[in-house]
Amino acid sequence: MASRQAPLGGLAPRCLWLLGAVLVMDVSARPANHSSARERAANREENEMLPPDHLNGVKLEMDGHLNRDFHQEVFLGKDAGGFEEDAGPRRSRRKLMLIFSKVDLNTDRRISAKEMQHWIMEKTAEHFQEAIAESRAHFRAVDPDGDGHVSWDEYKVKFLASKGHDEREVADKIKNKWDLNVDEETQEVLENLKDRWYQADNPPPDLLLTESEFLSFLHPEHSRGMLQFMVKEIIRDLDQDGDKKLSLSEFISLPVGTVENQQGQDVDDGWVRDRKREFEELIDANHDGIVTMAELEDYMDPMNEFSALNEAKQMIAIADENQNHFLEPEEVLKYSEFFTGSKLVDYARSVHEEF
Ligand SMILES: [Ca+2]
Ligand SMILES: [Ca+2]
Ligand SMILES: [Ca+2]
Ligand SMILES: [Ca+2]
Repeated sequence: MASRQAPLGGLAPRCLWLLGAVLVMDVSARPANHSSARERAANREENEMLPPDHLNGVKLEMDGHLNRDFHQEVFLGKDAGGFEEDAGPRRSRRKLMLIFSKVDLNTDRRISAKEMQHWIMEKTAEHFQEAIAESRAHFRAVDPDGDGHVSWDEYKVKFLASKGHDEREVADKIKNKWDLNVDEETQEVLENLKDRWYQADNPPPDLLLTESEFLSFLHPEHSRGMLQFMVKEIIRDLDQDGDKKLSLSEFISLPVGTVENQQGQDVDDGWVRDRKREFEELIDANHDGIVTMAELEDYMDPMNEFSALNEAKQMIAIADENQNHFLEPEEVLKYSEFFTGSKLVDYARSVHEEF
């Protein structure tokens, strides 16, 4: 839990290694780095002033962890709910088959890589629309006078208030340029936020953000300049030899964990295997064993069609039991956990009656 709930998130990358050491993360902390969608929703309120660590439909989280829900996010879009184990397997199966028929554009009852790519792009656009709506609501909260601009100081007040500081007191201190008296950790978060605020602020750099600049502050994934900024931060976190590129060993060495028992060893093995596969098959596009900033940027860019096609192929390969490079309804149902996050039992029996 430590990593997810630490207020630092991906925002204080410089101290990431230090943080790892301080927390002395046991292996059980590792899977918790990937909180479920439900846990995230619960944390939402508390963190609403903070740019999220997790971005729907983006491959890596801000702290460099793999987005384990990525395939579900780009397959289900904003309809990600409704596939919980208790939702009723019959209804879930029907829902899944309804999605299948929408992905299958030419209605030949199989999903091609092109069809899946097209679907991924559509769902990604849906996530972006959601981000815009969410950012608009947050913007109204940080711009109470409604003049369409938020200053860094206004944001800072709201952010510190969300961390339990007294809003009026903080506002007074900032106005009078008094010392804010925040702890070291919060200070570090503030510095990182300010870097990001500068980055989101289009020239002239007046530190006032408009609604659209605020959107790229919260959601860097759809702004070219911010996407590059995010990629740089992730590389800075992981790059150990300072060449501004990532080797495989640099990519899989996050976070530092200790192995205490066999179960922990298995978790570690799975962790390393997943990151290794992602590095070799998807991120390192020219397969030279090195991930450059440009490669990581393409991989992280949710609107990159080439990456979407690669994802589509990978998603098909996972469930393509008869190896014909298409997904049939039976295959999607059988691998429902991969596509929806839930096992939908009795897939074989139901496939004909429900499709
Ligand atoms: Ca088709
Ligand atoms: Ca390096
Ligand atoms: Ca490469
Ligand atoms: Ca197939």
